[in-house]
Amino acid sequence: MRAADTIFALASAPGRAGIAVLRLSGPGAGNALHSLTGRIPPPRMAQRVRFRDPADGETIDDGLALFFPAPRSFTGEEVVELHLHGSRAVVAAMVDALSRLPGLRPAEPGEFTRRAFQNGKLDLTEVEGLADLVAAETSAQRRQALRQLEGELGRLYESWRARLLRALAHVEAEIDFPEEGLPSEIWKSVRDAAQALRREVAAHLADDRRGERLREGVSVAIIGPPNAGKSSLMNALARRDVAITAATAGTTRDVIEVALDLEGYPVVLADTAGLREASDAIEEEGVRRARARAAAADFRIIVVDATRPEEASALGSLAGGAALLVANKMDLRPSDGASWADGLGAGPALRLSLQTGKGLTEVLARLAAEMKARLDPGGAPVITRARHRTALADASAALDRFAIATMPELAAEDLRAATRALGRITGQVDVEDMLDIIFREFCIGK
Ligand SMILES: Nc1nc2c(ncn2[C@@H]2O[C@H](COP(=O)(O)OP(=O)(O)OP(=O)(O)O)[C@@H](O)[C@H]2O)c(=O)[nH]1
Ligand SMILES: [Mg+2]
Repeated sequence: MRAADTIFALASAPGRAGIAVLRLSGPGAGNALHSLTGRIPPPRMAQRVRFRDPADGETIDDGLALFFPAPRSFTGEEVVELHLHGSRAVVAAMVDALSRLPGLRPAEPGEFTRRAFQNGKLDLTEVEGLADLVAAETSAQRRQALRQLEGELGRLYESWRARLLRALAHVEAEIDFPEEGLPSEIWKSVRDAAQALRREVAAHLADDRRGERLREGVSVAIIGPPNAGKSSLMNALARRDVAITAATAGTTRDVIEVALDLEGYPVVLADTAGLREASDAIEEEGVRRARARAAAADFRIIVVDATRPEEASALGSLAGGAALLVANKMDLRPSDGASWADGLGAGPALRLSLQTGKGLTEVLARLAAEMKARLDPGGAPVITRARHRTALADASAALDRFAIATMPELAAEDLRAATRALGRITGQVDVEDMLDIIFREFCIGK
């Protein structure tokens, strides 16, 4: 039995650090701690200990130990945490000592979390929330991951599943005792319940992929005519010299990407080649890539040179609704009263000078507001993975079939399919089909 193994792994990042944390889980965790320190601290209380190699008694380190008796631990098994000084040598000596203890072996990637799932400590959505929290790079990502880890999404799907199970029980009663017949008002209430759920699932699915986008980052492309200041804007937003800027038109020839944290929202910003009739094959390819990126992006910042407003009109088709228009080089324009930006479909232009910095705060604020509008989950739980979306679409399709089913057996089958689809999201059913895939993808710590 695999679960009888006691596993151990470094829980903190490898390499030099103030402290390194090694974690043990399994029936032999407490014994291992005793072999190393000669004692077991009171449950869940950190205690200062001297770690000695059980083979020869040599001191490995002086640190802290915590003991979590089963089942009140992360994995639900007996868990031990060793807090050591974070050097490669200390960690290596401890790993070596642990490997020599009987019944202990290094954990496979994701194995602690897998045990937590198998022991009912986390459902699959919480496992994913944990993986996202460990990977979170911006505050909005952290908040979304924490909500999922705390079970917000899992509770929603489980409550839906419970409603379907109740409906199914009514329908199954009809199949089991056909002679009694199911009163028509019960049929009606089952149908109504399924329809109500069908509408809730549809509303949940129509979320514009905000949860998934928040995990992945919104793709924003800076586009516009050559020499307008696109690369200068990229550098200003990234607060470092990512792209070359020069007075020569056609300086940028490739797509340059940088990941940004925009007031907590993750953005992948792309600088592109200036759009014009290219003068050589390389620039032509650059322009092709710029157009492709503009089309694929979730949002566009169109930068136009305020002294050459006529160039703006040629860009209209690229704005595609989700765009911010910026009139740069306002320092060169004697009067800024013109409404030259209208008609592009991107609303009035924001006036900017990257030379003086005037207007940059406004551009940043507008951009952050646009990202918030696209990503902020609001109060409701949001879908964060394609896996959830697929299962919800399956549930929804099964409910559609249920609505037109004529025989109780078929109706029950449709309800069962919808229930299974929801159960797959939290890991209640069909777990064996998915576990390996999920834990390979969401393994923590390695
Ligand atoms: N006066 C003035 N010059 C600016 C401003 N912003 C950028 N520039 C200058 O305009 C020139 C072009 O800037 P870039 O940022 O390279 O322009 P680009 O749009 O990336 O140009 P391409 O890559 O060639 O398409 C550079 O010499 C910048 O220093 C501004 O607000 N005012
Ligand atoms: Mg450029």
